[in-house]
Parts: sequence; structure tokens; C-alpha cells
Amino acid sequence: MTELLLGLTRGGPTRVTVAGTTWTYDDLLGAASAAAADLAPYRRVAVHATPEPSTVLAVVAALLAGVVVVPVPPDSGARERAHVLGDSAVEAWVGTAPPDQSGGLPVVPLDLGARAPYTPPTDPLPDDATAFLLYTSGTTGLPKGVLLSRAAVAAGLDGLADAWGWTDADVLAHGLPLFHVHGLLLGVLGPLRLGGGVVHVGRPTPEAYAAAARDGATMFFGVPTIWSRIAEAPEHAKDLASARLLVSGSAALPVPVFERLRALTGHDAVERYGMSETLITVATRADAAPRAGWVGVPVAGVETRLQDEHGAAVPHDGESVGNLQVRGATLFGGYLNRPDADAEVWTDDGWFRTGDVAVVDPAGWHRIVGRESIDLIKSGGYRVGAGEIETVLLGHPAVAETAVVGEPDADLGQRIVAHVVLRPEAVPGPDDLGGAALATALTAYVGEQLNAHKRPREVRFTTALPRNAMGKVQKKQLVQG
Ligand code: MCA
Ligand code: AMP
Repeated sequence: MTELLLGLTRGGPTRVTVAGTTWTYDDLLGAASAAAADLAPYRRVAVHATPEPSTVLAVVAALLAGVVVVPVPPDSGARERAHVLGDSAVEAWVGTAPPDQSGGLPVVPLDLGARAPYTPPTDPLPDDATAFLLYTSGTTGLPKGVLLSRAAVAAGLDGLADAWGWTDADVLAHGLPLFHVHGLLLGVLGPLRLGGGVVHVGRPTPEAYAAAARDGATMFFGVPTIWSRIAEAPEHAKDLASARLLVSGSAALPVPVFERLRALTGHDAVERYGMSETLITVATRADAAPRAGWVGVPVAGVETRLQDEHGAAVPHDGESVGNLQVRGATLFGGYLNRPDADAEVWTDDGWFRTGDVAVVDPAGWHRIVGRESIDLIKSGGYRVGAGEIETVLLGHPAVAETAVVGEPDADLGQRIVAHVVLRPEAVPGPDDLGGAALATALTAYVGEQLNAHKRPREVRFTTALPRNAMGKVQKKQLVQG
């Protein structure tokens, strides 16, 4: 297949800036070629995916070496990290390991200053070779490893290049985490494939996005929480007027935020929709007039359909709601070690069940209405399984029962709320009025076991959870109440 990092391997003066360090393509290619030589003994490596130059170098080097990359969120807690390292069977860390938590694996050091000539592989990898193993939450259990091939990543990026007229003339700016599809695969590999520049701004504040715009960035990526904060900061938002394209994804962009951004920047943000398992499947084209609340049309190489709960086709009439299914070149190759999960998501005729509920209009425009399961929460663009947090909380000695839900939140889309029934002996006494200290301890416990963004924003103590006659917790009542 064509080299995944096509633009980068041509070298040249195009700039890649991460956390204040700037490389030219020539520099990055030289450093990554040097590092790739050290990765020859390995098949699968972990990358401690901080938003720093070492992460970009580690990922690029591994891709050049044909080694599968497993990005590990830098704030992963003990339970989550042990699961990712064990399930993926990675053989080493590249660059740095998390402090005191290498899991006993060797660390292959990186030298940002090293340079070696790039030599195209004499024996290119097959298209279906896995490039990434990305961990993403399901409704229950620990995160599942999503196997993404080089061909799927290439097809996904080429589809977006076509949709957005994204070329080597663009400079992309964003401040997204470097361990997900959005920030890493689209936000770093996109430019490196298409030949454009990229600036990772660090924390994605309105100030940082405005500064990148003043420095000439043409495209901006953000989750709705980022766009909503920019829309609340008119003095910074106005600087984005000089951009070519503002792109929102990972969760629904609220219509008022779309409208406010239009008023402040003169741009209609384009939305796109996707998943870790499918990459970006539906996007608003840059040459179409964006429609607030709609995510666009299938990208090149992708087909979509709607079905009802019995598997019957739902008409694409702009009103009828159905379960969204997708197929095409951008799809993953399955979950690692999880044939049970694979069986759940693939239909007999080879379509992927997204778990999202949508409407499609006769022109092929898609509107995402919500999710089938109340147990998948999107908070700040992060996908979080309610069951994952419940399992951890139930492991805390104070907790007898718990139900975790996502409640609507103006900033985060959804905020994680844990309803907790305490064991009688754990009910706080007068020294912890209202249980504030215990709530803080439970929140911290989730952070230590899973990661920071999976911490509940709120813990509500109750004496009983609402249950139906079968004893099943009625989560809808918790969200409404
Ligand atoms: C956060 N904080 C908390 C809690 N949560 N403190 C106590 N309890 C909690 N439960 C702290 C944070 O650590 C931080 O502290 C401060 O509160 C502010 O947190 P927050 O409001 O979360 O703001 P933030 O840290 O600035 O994060 C907002 C964010 C972030 C930047 C929008 O959520 C983010 O990066 N989201 C991107 C997720 C993403 O990339 N998803 C893509 C998945 P302190 O200030 O001390 O640090 S890929 C995908 O979805 C598909 C493919 C797609 O379509 O793209
Ligand atoms: P993740 O696997 O973290 O990649 O999350 C994928 C999920 O994010 C999808 O199944 C959707 O529920 C949600 N999502 C992504 N983009 C959008 C969007 N533009 N509008 C609404 N939901 C979205």
C-alpha cells in the first residue's frame, strides 16, 4: 500500500509543533527513522501518550518500523493501565514509561536529536496490517482494544481530505489528547499523511486557539466542550475569523454554540461523526452549507443505513429514527481477545452496529439523535462506560450499591453522576457532614483506578436505588430526577 505517512516521508520544511518544540518534516523523519531502527525487535509497543513531542516521535517511529502502537492515556490509573498492558501484550514502552508504573516492561529510549536517513521499506506491510490498538469503553467491563489497520487509517484520512479539501497548504491546530482517534489519528497523522503543518497548542483554551490562528493556522479541531468555551470568550473567538475551517466532533455540537461561533467568527463549524471502531464515517463537506445539528454525509468509501429493532429498513426521510449501521474502508478489524463483543456489533450481512440512533434525510444528511444505551456516557468528548465506573465503586469498602449515569451538562455535554448506597457502617458521622469528604474519596478512588476524566463530577448518596419488579435499576428515573 501507499506509505501511511505519505507527506512526512517526502520530507521538507513543513512544520510540526508540539508543546513548543518545532520540527520540520526533515527533522521529524530523521529522528523517527533513527528511532525506528531500535524498534525492530518488537511487534507491539506502548506509548505513554502525553501531549508532548516524545509521543509524536514514538508513534511515527513505530509506524515507520511496522510496529503496532498502543497509546496509553497518561493519567491511566492502576486498574486501567494493568488491563491495557496485559490485554494488549505489549513488549515495551517507547520513549518514557509512566513514573514507577512501567509494568515491568523495558523502555526503548528516544533521542529527539538523533537523525538517520529514511529508507522506504523493501518489504512493505500488507494493507490489513494493524497500525493501532486503541482502547475504548464499552457499557460494562474494562475498555476493549480496537484493532485499526493501516489501510483503514489511510482511507479515513483520505476521505476527510476529500470532504474538507484538506491539503498540504493547511496548518491544523488543536489541543486534543494524543491517545484517541480525534487528537492522534486525525490530528497528527492527518497532516503527516496529507503533507500539511500541525500545531498542538497544549491545553485547548480559547487563548491558545486564538494564538494559533494569529500564527496562521488554517484548520481547527475541537470537541464541543472546547467550542463552547471558545464561544463564551468573544475576545479570543474573533481571532478564528482568519481560519479556513472549524471542525467539531466526538459529541454533538449544541445548536446555540454553532450559532454563537458563526456570529463571533463568521464561520459555520463543520461537524463530523465517527467512532474509535469506524473512524470518521460521516462529515459535512467544506463545499456544502453546514446545517446546525446535522453531521453531514458519508465520507468516500463508507455506506450507512438505518434499521429498526427488528432489523427492518428505516426510511431516509429526514424524520424516521433508526439504529445507525455503517460499513466500508475505514472500519476496524475487530476487538482484541473479544469474540463476544465482535459478535454483538456485526450484523450477519457485515454491517457494524454503531449503537447510535440517527435520522437520515433524502439527500443523505445525517442527524445523530442519541445513543441506544444509557450506559455509554460522553463527557467532554470522552467515551465512558457507566458499568466500568460502577465496578470500581463497588470495589470500595464503603459502597453497597451504585448506579452511574450521564446527566445533561452545558459545558461537557454529559456529566458523570454516581448514585451511591453506602454500607451501614460507612454512613458518614457528624465529622463529615453531608458526606463531602467521602464523596471526594470515592471520586479520587475512581481516578486512581481508571483515569481522571472517568471521575464522577458528583456523588449523590441515597438509601435505595429505584428498581423495577425484576430488581433492575431504573436509570432513566435517576437521570430525570
Ligand atoms: C475534571 N476535574 C475534576 C473532575 N474532572 N475535578 C474533580 N472531579 C472531577 N470529576 C478537574 C480537571 O482535572 C481539571 O483540573 C479541571 O477539573 C477542569 O477539568 P475539565 O472541566 O474536564 O476541563 P479540562 O480538563 O480542560 O477538559 C475539558 C476538555 C477535555 C479539554 C474538553 O475533556 C478533553 O480534552 N476532551 C477531549 C476528549 C477526546 O479527545 N475525545 C475524542 C475521543 P486541573 O485544572 O487541575 O487540571 S475519539 C472520538 O470520540 C471519535 C472517533 C470522534 O468522533 O472523534
Ligand atoms: P469514541 O469511540 O470515543 O470514538 O466515541 C464515539 C461516539 O461519539 C459515537 O458513537 C457517538 O455517540 C459520539 N459522536 C462522535 N461524533 C459525534 C457527533 N458529531 N455528534 C454526535 N455524537 C458524536
